[in-house]
Order: sequence, then C-alpha cells, then structure tokens
Amino acid sequence: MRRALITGITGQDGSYLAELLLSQPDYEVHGLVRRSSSLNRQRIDHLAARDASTRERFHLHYADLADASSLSMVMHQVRPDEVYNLGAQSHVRVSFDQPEYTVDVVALGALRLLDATRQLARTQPVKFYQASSSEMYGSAPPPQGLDTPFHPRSPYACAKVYAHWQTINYREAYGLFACSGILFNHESPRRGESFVTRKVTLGAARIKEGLQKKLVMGNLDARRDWGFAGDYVQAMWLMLQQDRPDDYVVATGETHSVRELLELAFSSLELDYRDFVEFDPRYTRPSEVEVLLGDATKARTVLGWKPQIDFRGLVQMMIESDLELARRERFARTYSRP
Ligand code: NAP
Ligand code: F7E
Repeated sequence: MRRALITGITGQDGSYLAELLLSQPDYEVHGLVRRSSSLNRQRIDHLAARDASTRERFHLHYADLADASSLSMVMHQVRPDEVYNLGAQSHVRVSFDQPEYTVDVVALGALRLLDATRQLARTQPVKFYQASSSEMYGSAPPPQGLDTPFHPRSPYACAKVYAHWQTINYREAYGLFACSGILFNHESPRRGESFVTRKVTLGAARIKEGLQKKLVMGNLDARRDWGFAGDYVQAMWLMLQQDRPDDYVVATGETHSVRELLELAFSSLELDYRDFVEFDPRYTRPSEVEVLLGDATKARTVLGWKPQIDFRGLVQMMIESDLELARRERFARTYSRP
C-alpha cells in the first residue's frame, strides 16, 4: 500500500484528489481535518460511505497547519509516502481582511509541513507537493509561465510566493523530493460558493428558480484562465510520479472575463445577466489581478497532461449541478410550508 497524506481534504481539490487516489487500489488516503463547531465534510462524505474496501483505506486525523506539533504527530503516525499540501485560507479578498492569519496558514503552514516531512525523510523516502498559485504572477503581463517573474498583489499571493520558494529551498538544501505546482484557477460543482464561478452559476440557477432576484458582483473585466478541478488534481499526482522533483505550471491556455462567464451562464438558462447583475465595491479588491493566462507547455510535454474539459463545458457542468440544487431548494420550500 502507498500512503498519501492530504492537507485541505475537505476542500474542493482535496476531495477530488482523495477520489483519484482511492480509485487506485494500492493507495491508503489520510486527510487532515480541523475541529469546527459544525461538520463541514460534505465534499468527502461520499468517500466514507463507499464500499468497505474504500472505507478501510480512508482515514481522517485532527490537525491544523497553524499547529506544528499536530502536523509532526500525524506525520509520525501515518508515515506517508506522498504528502499533498492543499490546506489554505484560499480566498484572495478575505486575505486583505485577515492578512496575518492567511500568512500564518499559507506561508508558515507550508514551512511547518515541509519541516515535518524533512524529519520523516531521514528514515524513509517521502515526496511533497505544494499547491502554488497563479496569483503569484499578479500583475505580470500574460502569458505567464515558469520564467515569468512573480509580482503578487494580495497577502494570499505573497504567502504563496513564500511557500513556493521554501518548497524549492527544501529540495535544494535537503534533497527533499518536493514539487511546486503553479495552478491557474480551477473550478467545479464543488467550488466554494464565494468564488466567482460558483457565485455566478449558483446565482443564475437560483434566479431561474425564483429563489433570488439579483446578483451583486465586483470587477467584471478581470480575466482568468479557468479549468476543471478534476483535471488539475491529475497533474498534482503526476508530478509526484516523476523520477525527479520539479515545478510545473498547470493551465488551459485560454482566458475569459468575468463578464463572459456571466453571459455564458445566464444565457444557458435563457436569461440576460444585465437584467440581474448589480455592482458593489465590497466585492472589489484593494489591488486586483487583471489578466491571468497560463503557459502549461512543460506539464504537457513532461507529464503528458492536458485538460479534458474546456471553459464552456465547465460552465455547463456547474450550471447543471446548481440548477439541480436550486430545484431541490425550491421543492423543499414549497412543501415545508405549514
Ligand atoms: P478550498 O476549497 O478553499 O479548501 C481549502 C482547504 O484548506 C479546506 O479543506 C480547509 O479546511 C483547509 N484549511 C484551511 N485552513 C486550514 C488550516 N489552518 N489548517 C488545515 N487546513 C486548513 O481550496 P481549493 O480550491 O481546494 O484549493 C486547494 C489548494 O490549492 C489551496 O492551497 C489553494 O490556495 C490552492 N490553489 C487553488 C486554486 C484554485 O483555483 N482552486 C488555484 C491555485 C492554488 P476547512 O474545510 O476546515 O475550511
Ligand atoms: O475571483 C473577480 C475578482 O475569488 C476571480 C482562488 O482559488 O484562484 C482563486 O482566486 C476574479 C477576481 O478567484 C466577484 O475580482 C468579480 O478578479 O473566483 P475568485 P481568485 O481571486 O482568482 C487562485 C488561482 C487561487 O489560488 C485562489 O486560492 O473575479 N470578481 N466579482 C469576483 N470575485 C468574487 N469572489 N466575487 C465577486 O463577486
């Protein structure tokens, strides 16, 4: 059995990665979960409820990236062959409101986990994946690739730059098999509801079902390179299956504006977004990242990776899923009236 340890397993990417690994019968998956007053395991509940063989290979442990001793303890208990660091306060806008907390979890959290991994590497081989982000490029002109200098534009992005370089430093200083995957935006029906793609697809679906009248948004001119999360976790796994550790950009190579996203999502429901969308500066950022467009040539040539789902397919998948959710909500409201 190969043992994988995933931080951020309750998040979008963690849930897809756990699924991918558990679909291979020789993987045991261990995930870190944080204590919270109400359970937030909706994205992984289906894994725990699967057949007995999957259940036996799926384990959760309480720990926190802000707590080094909890990380060492889990590392010591699990003794993983592969560590995937996906845990983060991952919301860029929120990072301006909570800069110190964001840096603690995203930057120092990565350092704590790298160091716990280095301790384990003294006694057994272990590989490390760091979830780096296209936000690190910030205002660097597109297209952005491995040779593009970083120009981060938020506390979140600054913290990711630190974690990226610390990952490279642990590789160079200690010979750790450590990879940094610079992933451009990736989305899915499991995307958190406050990120723009999900906010738009859920909002459009709820408007269609009469559950909501308006959608209040920020900067509609920002452009992103949006892919499907299920495709991107495949790239993470491939990085750790190579003979040597390295860094990669993962992206679709297409960019679209938030306005195009609105047009596509609303028109697929026969609605005109201009009738429903309002602007509120609350949803803008003190410093914005205007255009992201990734160059994933190395991931394509070395890993043999390429995205299976394009922008149109992604929006359609998310709209279908959110329409189903909205219909259920409307049904529950209709039939729960006294
Ligand atoms: P996400 O849905 O926001 O999930 C974040 C995960 O991190 C959740 O499981 C969360 O746990 C966990 N977490 C938060 N604070 C933690 C802490 N103090 N200790 C341990 N775990 C903590 O994010 P995602 O979209 O799956 O992204 C996964 C990773 O890739 C993140 O590091 C993100 O920054 C990075 N990334 C994402 C994208 C993207 O487009 N999605 C692109 C590039 C890089 P709770 O459920 O308890 O909150
Ligand atoms: O914003 C604009 C907003 O919050 C995308 C994280 O996963 O990807 C994500 O970060 C764009 C921005 O994602 C609203 O100003 C307009 O320009 O969906 P987002 P993000 O900031 O790109 C990167 C790669 C990560 O690493 C992060 O962890 O959309 N925008 N109006 C809006 N954004 C939001 N959230 N809400 C709006 O109403």
